[in-house]
This record gives sequence, structure tokens and C-alpha cells, in this order.
Amino acid sequence: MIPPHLPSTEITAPDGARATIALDGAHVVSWTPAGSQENRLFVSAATEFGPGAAIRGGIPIVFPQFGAFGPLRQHGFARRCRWELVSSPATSPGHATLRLAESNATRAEWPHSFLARLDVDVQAQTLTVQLTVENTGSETFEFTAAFHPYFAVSRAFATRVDGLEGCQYRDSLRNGGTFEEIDATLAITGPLDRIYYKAPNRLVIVDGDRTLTIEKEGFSEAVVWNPGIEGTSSRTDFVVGDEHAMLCVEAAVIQQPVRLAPGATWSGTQRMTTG
Ligand code: TA6
Repeated sequence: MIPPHLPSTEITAPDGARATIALDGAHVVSWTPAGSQENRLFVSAATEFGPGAAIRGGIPIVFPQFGAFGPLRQHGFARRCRWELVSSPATSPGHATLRLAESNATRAEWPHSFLARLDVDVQAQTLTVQLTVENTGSETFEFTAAFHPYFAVSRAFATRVDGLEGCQYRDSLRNGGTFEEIDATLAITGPLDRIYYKAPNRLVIVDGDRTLTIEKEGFSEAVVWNPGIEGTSSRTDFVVGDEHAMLCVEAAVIQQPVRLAPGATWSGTQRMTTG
């Protein structure tokens, strides 16, 4: 899927679970659990790859700004930068570590010194991604961040997300208003773009007779997004119809940005398990 001239790494656990990661964006583009042949991450056939492109699918890393909530470009620069692979698939089966430090390009967008690290682990039915950010400069900085996974689903508008009952959410499709989730089940029936505040650490996507359990640590928010036909037809990196095949359930820190003093480190994890 990743054009062969672009750098990537494949990790395979002893039990056969595997994942492919593009070094552009430290972007996990495929995840195949043990005993399966199916990529559980959606990637659009219309996506671009390569330096500077934001891959439409897989697991984009959002850093140091979520969405357009700030002065930077949408979702920050981490997904547009080439990361460095620092682990070896030969010595760490099922595991990869990538890193990104500040550069002239990142400084032009965000004037801070940092070291970001992504750890990816596959084993059995589970994929775990962990983002660690260290302030390597001499001044405190703030950031927001997310894992923005596109899950492959069989019929998006018949799926549901369980676990959000009682949460307050921001609804971007209703003028950014704040609402409360009343139901135990969020039925996906069309386009949706919501930030759930203080979301529980465990949510479940129910897709017909399949489930995907999504757990988070270090992230306060959960974001649920499906572009609907409005979103896929207005973007050149989607194919119309993609809206039926994907659902994003994201782990994010948005409402209360992370504040990092010099030398301090923050870490956030998202873990996905098929059932
Ligand atoms: O996480 C949801 C969201 O912020 C939506 O508002 C939507 O715009 C989406 O991300 C995709 O953003 P992108 O910049 O990748 O088109």
C-alpha cells in the first residue's frame, strides 16, 4: 500500500500479529491481528503518501495541536514529518519505536524544542500505540494531541459506540454546541464530529457481530468522527463511499492542553483489541 520508494517498517509478533508503519508521520497504516488476514485499519484508495502528505486513514498522530483549535495548521505537523526508526524489527519482534525531534521545519511552525517518541506493539488481538513527548528546551510549552485511528468497519451507519453515556460533548456539526450523551449507545447513522470530554478509558465499537475495544491512558477526551458523504465528496483524498467503510474513535487531549516544563515528559496510550 505504501509506495515502495517511501520508507516504512513491518513488525510481526511471534504469534503472527503484524503492522506496517510509514516513517512519514510515524503512521500505522495496517494492523492485522494474529490468525487473521484482514487489515483492521481503513486507508482510502485516494490517499496520498510521502513527505508533507497527511495519509487519509491508518493512525495519524495529531501533535502539537488538535484540529483548528489554535494558531497552527489543522492537527499540527507530526503527521506531515518524516520520523526516524530507532528500533530494529530483527531484535524487537512485534515492536517499533520511532522518534521526531524539533527541526528548522517544526520550529518554523512551533518554536519549541521537543523529542516525540512513538512506540507501537502488536500481539495477539491487540495493537498498542504510545506517544511520549519530552520538553528538551528551556521554556515551558503547551500542546494538544491525539491518536486519530480510522477503523475499518463493515457498515459504518449500522455501527454503534458503547460507553459514552453521561459525557458532555462538543458537536462540530451543531455549531460547536455542548450537549450531553443520554444514551448508553451512540448509534452511528450519518456524519458525526464530536469531542467527548472526560471520556471513559474504555469504549467499544460494535460492528455487526464484531467488536473493537478501545482503551486509553493519559488522554482525557474521545473523539468520534465519520465524514458522511458530505465529507468524502468534498475532499480529494477520499473516494465517495469511504464513509461506509470507516469510523474514527480517537484518544485525545484537547480541553486542558498538556503543559510541559523543561525536562518534563508526558505520555498517552491507545490500545485496540478485536473481539
Ligand atoms: O478528529 C475529527 C476531526 O478533527 C474532524 O473535525 C475532521 O476534520 C477530521 O478530524 C479530519 O481532519 P483532516 O485534517 O485529516 O481532514
